Amino acid sequence: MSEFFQGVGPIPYEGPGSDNPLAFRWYDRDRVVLGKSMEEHLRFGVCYWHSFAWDGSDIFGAGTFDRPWNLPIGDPMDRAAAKMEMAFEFFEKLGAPFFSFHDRDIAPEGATFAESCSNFDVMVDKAEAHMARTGTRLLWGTAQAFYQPRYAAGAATNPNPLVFAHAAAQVKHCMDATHRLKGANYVLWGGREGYETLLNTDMAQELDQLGRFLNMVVQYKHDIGFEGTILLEPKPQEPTKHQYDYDTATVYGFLQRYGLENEIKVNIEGNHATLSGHDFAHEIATAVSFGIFGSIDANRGDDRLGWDTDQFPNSVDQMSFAVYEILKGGGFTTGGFMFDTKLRRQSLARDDLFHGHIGAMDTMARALLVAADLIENNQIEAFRRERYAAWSGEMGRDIMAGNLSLADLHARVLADNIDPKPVTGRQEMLENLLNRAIERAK
Ligand code: XLS
Ligand code: NI
Ligand code: NI
Repeated sequence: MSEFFQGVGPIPYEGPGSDNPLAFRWYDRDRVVLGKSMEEHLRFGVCYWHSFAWDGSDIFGAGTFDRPWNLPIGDPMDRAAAKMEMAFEFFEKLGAPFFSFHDRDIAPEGATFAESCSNFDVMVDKAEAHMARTGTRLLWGTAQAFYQPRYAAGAATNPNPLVFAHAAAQVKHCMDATHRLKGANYVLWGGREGYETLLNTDMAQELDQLGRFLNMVVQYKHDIGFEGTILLEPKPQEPTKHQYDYDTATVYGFLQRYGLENEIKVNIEGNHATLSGHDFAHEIATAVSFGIFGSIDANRGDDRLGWDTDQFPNSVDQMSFAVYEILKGGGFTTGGFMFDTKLRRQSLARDDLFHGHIGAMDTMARALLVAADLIENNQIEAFRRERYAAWSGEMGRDIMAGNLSLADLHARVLADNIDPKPVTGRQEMLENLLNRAIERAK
């Protein structure tokens, strides 16, 4: 096997004093934080698509990256095999425990569905061997049901049931592979499950189709005994104007309506959260509150660009409180931090992929230290608890137990002349506490 990332890796941990750009300064995989190693807390994953399948092209320009397997020269299956060798060389050198793929990232689409399936099966065999050799595990698999022109009007939400059938067949095949590779989760991101204009859209019909599709997925998961988690990935728009999985709260309402709230959780992407008008931590807290927190696509957007720029997270300030919400919710079970991130088009040297991931892993590791500090020193949680303490008092308990009606409260407020005074919410003081934890983290 020839080495692609020559002279780079394995990436060592050298600590915060190191100036070596190809070393970790904060991600020390065996370091124990709140009783678990950093590796177990963070469960980092590398995505196959942006890192290896994408050539750096955008809608205005051709590919810029040095990814020889993406040039249309030679047998597509040989190119897929070369791409996979380089991908596993990268996972192993970086020291990320997980990766994720779309079916079409690892194997080329064939002339027929049967040929696509057999191409994919050949590559899944190879992936299994690479995984055994390197110890890299699968965080999740997913079917790419949005790229092909057949899915332009949606996959599960397509007006044509034959397209629904095709998507179902593709997802079944990809679930089988994910099961075989012992994936920890299976993801569905509804890139085309939405609409451009109501002039041609029967929304109620499309939502029922999506509900049916996901019930079939859950049924199949149980039929084959797949023990991973089924995850939906919310996103408000892009590529469609109105996407049905807008945000976590919308997804929860949808899951309840179709009886799936105990079967499916969410894969929250940092920049999808901000595109939906929410803080990243808000989406996590929403999922934790509803009991549907699953996994994270760890990336960020750009404050001045309103689309999915998929940049590497690089701000400890932005990530710390999100990690705090995850830890408070109990941390990851089957999920992890998957880098659904891409390099900028001009970052075209081979080792740029390392710089992107190293910075992101160090950022998340440092955010973990901040979050652990906030949990250990407990000031924020103590303040929150105190703020709601009166709900454990008599009136609070009676209200929540349903023992008091509007009329009862009307009578009580009149009789006792209840006139509560507002109290400080201490936002700035709490923001300072967060900043202090960021200063302390080492
Ligand atoms: C696109 C999504 C996509 C999913 C996987 O915006 O983030 O990359 O994570 O299909
Ligand atoms: Ni994503
Ligand atoms: Ni995205």
